Amino acid sequence: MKIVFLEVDTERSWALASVGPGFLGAVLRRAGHEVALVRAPLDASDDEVVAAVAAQAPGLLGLSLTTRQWLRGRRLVAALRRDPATVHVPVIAGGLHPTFSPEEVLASDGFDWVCLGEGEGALLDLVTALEAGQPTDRIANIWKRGISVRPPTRPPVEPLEQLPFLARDLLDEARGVVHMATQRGCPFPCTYCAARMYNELYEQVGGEYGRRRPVEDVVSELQGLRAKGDLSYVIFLDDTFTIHHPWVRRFCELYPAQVGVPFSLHARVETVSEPLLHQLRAAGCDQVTYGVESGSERVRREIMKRPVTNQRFRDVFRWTREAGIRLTANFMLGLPGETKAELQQTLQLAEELEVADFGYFVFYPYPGTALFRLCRDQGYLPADYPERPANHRASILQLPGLSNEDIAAVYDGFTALRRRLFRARYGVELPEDSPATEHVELLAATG
Ligand code: B12
Ligand code: SF4
Repeated sequence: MKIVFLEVDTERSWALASVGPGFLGAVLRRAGHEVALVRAPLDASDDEVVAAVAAQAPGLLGLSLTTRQWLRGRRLVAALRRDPATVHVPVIAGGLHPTFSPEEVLASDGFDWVCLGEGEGALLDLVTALEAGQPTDRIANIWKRGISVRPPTRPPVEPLEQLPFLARDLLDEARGVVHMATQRGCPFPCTYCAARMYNELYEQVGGEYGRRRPVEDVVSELQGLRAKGDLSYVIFLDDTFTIHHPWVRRFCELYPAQVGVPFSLHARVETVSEPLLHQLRAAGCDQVTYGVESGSERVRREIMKRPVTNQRFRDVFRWTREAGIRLTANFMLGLPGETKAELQQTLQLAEELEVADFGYFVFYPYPGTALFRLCRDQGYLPADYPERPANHRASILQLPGLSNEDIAAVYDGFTALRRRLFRARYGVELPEDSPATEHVELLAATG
């Protein structure tokens, strides 16, 4: 069968398409199916997207959706259903938003199934059933429209190295810069995090979501890319690369000789040590992104479930700099329960930490997360929130004690700080309305 993934761009086109289809496409191809990607760039009209999908003549259309992609994805699927060329194309959606808001997706025009959680085995089973003309209402992880009970959850893929390497043509990567996912799941309990919710989903069925590929498997994928002459930089997408030190040390032994190009990663300050940072640097680590989130220890401890001190950030940032690694940090503004003074502390800490670049995000409550439930139960969500676009520039919440103007003032303070930083450090004049950089792409501007 021919399976086409539709990549829904929002706000701007990312240098990387959704990663999920890269894994799924590789599994489908291994089983003999044909797979293609259609990208819906921002400037494409609904009709143009429909025509591009129709031209591929898919047997099945798949959408990978974050919450931000949901509203445009919904509109495009409704448009596909109205056009005679695509009206009969079956549609499945997977990813974060369908996993944690499946009823909303299935209630929308044109979605035949949603995939809950990991999709490799589930999508292959669906495609096999469709080809054989068999029913599709009893496939684990696949929830069919019109069926009232949730499907059973299949155990997570284990071991991960049984999966084929990513189908990179589906990621739409810039040449030479490759993205790698070596782990799934994160053991930390951050209340605002959507990625973390997969762990909870699988805990409910007694499965362990946290897994990692062996270092050898990761290195062998990269060696293959290097051999093809397609490798200049590696971006590790893992939520917390530095989580298991024996793994990281083994990586630092193998990577320089066998891969040897610079790389970047995400870490938590709780999971690094000074010697480990030096080892990473010696292995080629060029940049680390840390989540700081708040300047207030109380907000981190009580609201975010991240009991880490400000001193730890000062120490780890100093070690990182001394090791010769560029560092960037992410901050979050406007959480429920945060005060105006605490918001101000976040800006102060950002200023004090003097990072090479930073991202700053107005808090958005993602479905499935603990803070989403809190906002819903406390009445902080506006009644029409499902129809409002998910973004990180302005708060959608109605918070007691913290107005949207308070949040906007600190957001503007971050924009001004970043402009000052770029002017002083890089001699670059950022436009006044330059948006915050986003997590995976931090530092792109500074090369
Ligand atoms: C790489 C990445 C990106 C990349 C690619 C996006 C992507 N979806 O892959 C880019 C740079 C584009 C990106 C951008 C953004 N991202 Co981002 N990103 C990530 C990150 C770090 C890794 C994703 C990854 O590698 N996943 C690995 C694969 C294996 O997992 P998966 O995507 O869930 O896919 C599996 C299943 O979900 C399922 N599946 C997925 N798609 C489909 C489709 C079908 C048809 C089926 C059947 C199954 C299926 O099968 C897959 C394999 O098992 C995640 C954190 C995380 N751990 O997920 C954040 C994350 C997805 N991003 C997030 C956000 C908020 C953003 C941004 C808004 C930027 C920002 N402010 O942070 C933008 C918006 C994206 C957009 N396009 O509009 C949130 C999403 C929250 C939510 N509920 O929407 C996450 C979870 C971070 C977080 N902790 O909150 N991001
Ligand atoms: S450490 Fe990062 S990925 Fe893990 S739960 Fe916290 S925010 Fe999410």
